[in-house]
Amino acid sequence: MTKKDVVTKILGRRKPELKATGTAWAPANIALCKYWGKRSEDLNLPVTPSLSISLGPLGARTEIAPRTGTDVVTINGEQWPPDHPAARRAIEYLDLFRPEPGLRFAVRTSTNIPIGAGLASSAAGFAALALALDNLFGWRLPERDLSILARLGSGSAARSVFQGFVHWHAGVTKDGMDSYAESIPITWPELRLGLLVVSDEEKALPSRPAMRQTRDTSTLYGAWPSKVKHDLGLLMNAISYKDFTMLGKTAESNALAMHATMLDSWPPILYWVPGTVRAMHRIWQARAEGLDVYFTMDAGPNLKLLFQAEDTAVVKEAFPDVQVVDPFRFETMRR
Ligand code: 2P0
Repeated sequence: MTKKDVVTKILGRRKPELKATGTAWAPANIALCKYWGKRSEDLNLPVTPSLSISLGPLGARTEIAPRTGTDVVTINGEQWPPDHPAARRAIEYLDLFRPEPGLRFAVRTSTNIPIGAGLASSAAGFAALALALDNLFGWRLPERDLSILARLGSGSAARSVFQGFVHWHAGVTKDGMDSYAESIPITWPELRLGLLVVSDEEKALPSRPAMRQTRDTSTLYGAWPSKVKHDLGLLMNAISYKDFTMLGKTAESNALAMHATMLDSWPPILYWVPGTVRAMHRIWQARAEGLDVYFTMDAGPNLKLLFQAEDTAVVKEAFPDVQVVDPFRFETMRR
């Protein structure tokens, strides 16, 4: 089963009605229960389910237009050379959707995701690209199929097709038609995220090989699926009952467990820098002093804080560099 087979399955006999341009917007997302490890590398099928919260107004807007000649990929006004790894990834993705081999695309993406904050721009980028293609070709695919198409670009993009809380089902089938994300229709307007950048240096090891290394060498990784099952249950309850402490504790513990599996890999993987550990201690100290603040982290050194709107001023005082995001203040997604 290849990506192309999956695309053929989804598009079926749909006749493309090519428009002059397709546009779309997709938010970035932060996992509260992480995706770490694949059961299929080619189709980006995860070993476990995951759960995220979108970053509301932060994400990617993409415009795509057909052209002849070559594909042109422009990000934030800068045209990427076709051999740039990220441009190559986008062009390989576009290869899946050409109705005839000579049809090329001009893709223009602008993001408002803070550079260096360790927010996977591939998630918002590939979700916006999948949605923009749907718009360009007039497919009007159901959200479930759009999530699957976005996943073929990047796993976490499956979740960026939606705003708010999102649950990505791992699925069990070989073709991954049961591995899609869906929205959890609960809003939590008091919830706040804080982006805390401790280092904006490019990471040495991208998450793709890091996931592979963890799966292949970590004994602790054997316990990861049961940890995810446990945490997903707690997070679902926390969201249903708006139990912030349960949400924060579970997200923090889940992120630390993911990093524990990386540390248990060989060669060991450690994304933390001294500033990461200092920030962790500051958060634990603030909590010991009564502030309800938690953190989560991805495959990088930066932290993402979780707190409630009423504590915004105190959090800003304790962490002056924090960038506060209101995840439920988003514009309606335009297709
Ligand atoms: C997540 N991360 O759940 C986890 C937590 C990083 C740490 O999804 O290979 O860029 O494109 O499927 O989606 C980053 O991995 O990887 C990621 P691919 P992706 O957010």
